[in-house]
Amino acid sequence: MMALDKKIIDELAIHCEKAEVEAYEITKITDDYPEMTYEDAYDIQWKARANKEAKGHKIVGMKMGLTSQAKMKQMGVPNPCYGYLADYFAYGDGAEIKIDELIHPKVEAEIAFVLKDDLTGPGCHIGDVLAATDFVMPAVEIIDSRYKDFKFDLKSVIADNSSSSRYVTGGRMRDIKDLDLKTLGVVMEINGEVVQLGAGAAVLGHPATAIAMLANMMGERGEILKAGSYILSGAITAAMSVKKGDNVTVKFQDLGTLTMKFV
Ligand code: 0L1
Ligand code: MG
Repeated sequence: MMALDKKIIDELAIHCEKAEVEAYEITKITDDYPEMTYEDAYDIQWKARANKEAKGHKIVGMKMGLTSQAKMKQMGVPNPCYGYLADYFAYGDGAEIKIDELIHPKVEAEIAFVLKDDLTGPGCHIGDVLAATDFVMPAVEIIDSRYKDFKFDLKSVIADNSSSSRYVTGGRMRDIKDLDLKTLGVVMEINGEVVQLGAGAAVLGHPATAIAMLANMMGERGEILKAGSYILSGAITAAMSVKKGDNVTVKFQDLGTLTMKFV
């Protein structure tokens, strides 16, 4: 398949990033560029990331998305994907998240990893991830696909930074040696009602597997997952839509509780 011109990649990077910053819907870009390849899609994402850095934003970490079999099936996509996290995506426990800055946000419970050593793919495995992890902490990712009605295909999602928009983190930092991330349980409540339950194994069998996959996917582009990176490993629960006024509480076994309000 013919790759897209560099000029089109640059235009699509601006198109997707503007929709994110200004919170408006767009149609999936493969409708207009059916010849787009996966490499083009990541070229668009990396160009949008460079544009954000040129505007003075810091990239603080990465996320893995679509890491559960259930979610890949639900969205009709064949593989997980990744995105970057910019400084202004981050919120602390108890945050008020302004819903007017977003399009149609959904919340997901995740485990975040902070690395003490670089991870370099290809060939990165779960043992490398466990050895390179400084600590883990709980997170709630707020995804907000810029595509109308969350209607997309995997290439369009990748170009749209894998729906990254906000995340809330805090709770307890823990040494990975003290936890069984596979069985670590999570309970999500919205306005006091339990809406989702899950365990870490929902993420590719073990959340650290997702981090190894991320290092290997980045390695295909010659990129390194750097020490100090904050990484969302993928959703343990299904994504739940939220609206103005909703209070979200997520209880993580061994890692504490995160709360946030959508205002
Ligand atoms: O974090 C995620 O798993 C979401 C990835 C992008 C797909 C979506 O918007 O549902
Ligand atoms: Mg996610």
